[in-house]
Parts: sequence; C-alpha cells; structure tokens
Amino acid sequence: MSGRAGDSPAMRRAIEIAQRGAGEVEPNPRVGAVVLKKGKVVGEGFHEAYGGPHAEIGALRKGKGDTVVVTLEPCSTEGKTPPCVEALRRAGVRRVVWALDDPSPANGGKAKAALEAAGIEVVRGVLSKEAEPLLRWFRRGLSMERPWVIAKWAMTLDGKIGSRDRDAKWVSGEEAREAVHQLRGRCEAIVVGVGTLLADDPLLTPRRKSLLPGPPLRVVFDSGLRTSPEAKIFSDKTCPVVIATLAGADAEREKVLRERGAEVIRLGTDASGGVSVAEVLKALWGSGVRRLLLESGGKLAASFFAAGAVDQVVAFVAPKVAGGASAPTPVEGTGVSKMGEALAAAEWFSTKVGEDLRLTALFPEGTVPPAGG
Ligand code: AOF
Ligand code: ZN
Repeated sequence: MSGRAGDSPAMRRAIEIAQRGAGEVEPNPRVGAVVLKKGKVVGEGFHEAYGGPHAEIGALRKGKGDTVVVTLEPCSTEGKTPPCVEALRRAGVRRVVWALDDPSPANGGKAKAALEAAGIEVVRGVLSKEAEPLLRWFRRGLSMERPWVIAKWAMTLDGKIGSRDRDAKWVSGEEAREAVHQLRGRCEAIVVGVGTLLADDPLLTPRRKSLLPGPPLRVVFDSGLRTSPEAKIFSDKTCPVVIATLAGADAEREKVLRERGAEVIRLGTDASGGVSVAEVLKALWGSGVRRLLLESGGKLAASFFAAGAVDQVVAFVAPKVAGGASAPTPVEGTGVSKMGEALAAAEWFSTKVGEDLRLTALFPEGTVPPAGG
C-alpha cells in the first residue's frame, strides 16, 4: 500500500511525457506512464492521440516490469480500446502507482478494487498536485455535455483562407493536407456550411485509417436546403451525411436529399437567423459525437465562436502572401471592437508540417464577439 523511493521520480517523468499528448488527445486526458523493473525504467508511454492506445499500453509495449507508474487511474471499462486494468493484470505487473483518480463516471474509482482482486498492489495520490493540470481540458470536456469542437483552417501568412476569387486550392502543402485526413479520422463528426459544400464540393472523408470504431458523420449546416443532390459527399456511402436545417425548410428538397441518403434534421435558429450551433451540438452529442472537426468557411466559424463553442483551433499557416481586402479570412462575423476583447487562448503550441506551420490553440469558454458586442 505504501509508496517507494522510486515512485516520485518515475511519476515526475510520467507527468512530463504526458504533456506530449497536448493538442492531440483532448477531450481525453493527457496521460503518461512509466514501467519499472526492480526500480529501473524499462518502458515509457503516453496517450498520443484521441482514440489511440492508452499510456500504459504504450509503456508496456516498450518493456515489461513489476511496477507501472501512471498519471491517471487506469481505465477498467472497454472504451475505444480494451480496459488497461486487464492489460496490467495480463502483463504480470505487481504494483500500480497513480497520481489522480479518474474523474469520469465510466472509469472513476473502479481500478483499485479490480487490481487488488487480481493481487496487484495499488498506490494512489503520488504527486497528484503536480499532475492535476493534465486533466484541465478533460474535466472541462466532462462538464460541457456537447462535443469538443476543433476549428481547423489553412491560411496564408497574411491570414487569408483563399484568394480574392475564393480560390483555396491549395493554401497549404501536401503534408498539411495529409495531417487533416489524419485529424478527420480522429473525430466523430466533420462539419461544414453549405457555402463550402457548394464552392469546394469536398468529399469530407478521412482518407487514412481511422483510430475510431465507426466512420465520422459528415454534417452540413444548410438553413435553406441548398445542398446539391449531386454533391460529392453523396458518392461515398461509408460516412453518413446529416443535413442540419431550419423548421421551415422546403419539404420537397428534404425528400430529394433523403433519397440521396442524407438524414435531415430540423432545428431552431441562432441570433443571425442560421441553424442554431448549440442545437446542432446537442443533437450530435446525443448521437455519441464527442469530438468534432469544423472545416467551414469564416461565416459558420464565426457562428461557432459567437456561441462560445470553439475549444481548439488547428491552423495551418503557409509561407505565402495572398493579399486582398476582400479575400476570405478564417473567422468573419462582427468581431471584437477592441483588441482587449479578443478571445485569448489558454495554451498554444506550434509544429512544422512540411513547409507549413501547424498552430494549435486551446480556448477557455468564451465568445467572439463578446455577448452584446
Ligand atoms: C487510461 N490511460 O492513457 C487514458 C485513459 O476514449 P477512450 O475510449 O480512449 O477512453 C478514454 C477514457 O479512458 C477517458 O474517459 C478516461 O476515463 C480514460 N483515459 N485511461 O488508463 C490513458 N487516456
Ligand atoms: Zn486505459
């Protein structure tokens, strides 16, 4: 039941490597794990991607030992991956040490009894204060009862998502576009507005193997049911199409789109007369969508920001300048009147993807423009 001298240094290391999942795992927790054999580190792992293997599994793949030190209580139920408690037992681990109990109703407080029943010693609460920031966005995700929303765009160095003629093929390079396919495979829904659908006619499927059990939903915000029955999205039957429209939309057009395989849902309006972002998110949450990728133009993105519904931005920045006062930008709408009112990220980081920069920002709950602005 008691801690050992090596537990704290190993936990410090687990906390450090857990942070490498930042921007990749939300709203899942950032989790790091270290495997010890007779006090020596033989394996390390972290939760690398939403839907991907958990930290303990990655660490045990690197090396087998007698003790696993992990930042979070291991999961004991089957999620997107099999339960870690079971994997720890099968790996012959004798002691499991963790910092924080899992705050989720599914897994919280269940591991201790399960591990002890298998004869495994459990130590809880090691460096819990230091590990707490790893759960910041996870706790937020658990409390908000709507999907985690990632707004993604590709822009030029001068902040344009297309030319003055709205030509957007291509702003970013091939590697960045590849990264977007990967991101699509790590979200349960991909969202666009009908404007983007008509202009670009995207397929919106992940062209890479997904980490998730099912295909993502493709969701179109379309208040006037302008979606063309000939749109490319209907040529792929593997990812369902959901069209979110308003109560008064044309019944005949709905029938045509249904015949093409779409599910049409009728919802209320937001302040600007479009389909309510909050209502769409509520409906998608009800169908099990936990993480959503918004690939819209600036108008719909502005509606999401105005609804306080953007948790993360993934922006690819290409080293080129398009210019043009009328060229489209990622977030339109009214915007703030004073720079001091701009929505500030709580965390952000950058990586190089091919020629482009990938910027990831995580946002506290907040709106653009601020309420009444
Ligand atoms: C662990 N180790 O590395 C993580 C855990 O979305 P899923 O199916 O991957 O499951 C996520 C749930 O598992 C999450 O809600 C949390 O309870 C736990 N996360 N658990 O043992 C990990 N990421
Ligand atoms: Zn797990």
